[in-house]
Amino acid sequence: MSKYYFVADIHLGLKTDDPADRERRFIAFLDSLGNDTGGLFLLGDIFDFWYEYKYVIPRGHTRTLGALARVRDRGIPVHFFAGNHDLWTFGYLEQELGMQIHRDELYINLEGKDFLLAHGHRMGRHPFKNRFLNGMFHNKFLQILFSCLHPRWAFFLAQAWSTHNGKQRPVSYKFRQEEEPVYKYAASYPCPVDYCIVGHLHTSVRCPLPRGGELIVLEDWLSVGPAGTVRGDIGIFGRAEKGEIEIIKAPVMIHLD
Ligand SMILES: [Mn+2]
Repeated sequence: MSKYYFVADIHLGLKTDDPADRERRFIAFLDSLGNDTGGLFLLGDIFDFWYEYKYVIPRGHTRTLGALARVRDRGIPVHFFAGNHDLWTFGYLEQELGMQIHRDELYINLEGKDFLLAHGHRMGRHPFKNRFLNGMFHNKFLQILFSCLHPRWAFFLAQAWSTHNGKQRPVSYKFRQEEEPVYKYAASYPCPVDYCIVGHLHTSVRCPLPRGGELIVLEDWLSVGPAGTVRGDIGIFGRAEKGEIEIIKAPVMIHLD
């Protein structure tokens, strides 16, 4: 049986805690994937801000892109889900790195189990602000306007937006169980779901769904927790008991075989 890996919210490039360490941990993870890896699912906000221009991509992330290229060159499928921080990819990640880009949720059967995968920011959310912002972010005309800005200013604005977001985010998010939009969405999904896996909430959750199956929210990799505990969930399917998902913490894996 192949193994499948799920991660979310690494927010590479965000200047909090130790950004270089975060990148190193992510690369160590990518380099540790075994030859029996059936797929790597990057469930959104891998980059804190990603914006491609027609002929140019942003500086930085060199080692990450190289490590992702190595994964692809070994023939491992990589699925990149556009999060609310890194949805502005217009061909580079597909053409240069051969990743499969998903802008919406993905419903997929892996080794006999039904998976519903997404970043999660658009699942079951109706507040005006969220729809408005997402509408703006996905709007082609506004994207063209934004790409006309000099990158010096475009990236300055993006960084200001990200910092503002970070300040608004609670230190640890309290999952609201049945009240959570992503829970409601997964619970009423029209197809059978064995596992719904998302990120976005920056917390670690495993929660049974009313019709069977499980909702898994992956913790972000943003900071190292108190007293040496570490943050950063990696979901692994195919390593534990047949058909079960195991969650491990990012930096402790050296050999995932
Ligand atoms: Mn997010």
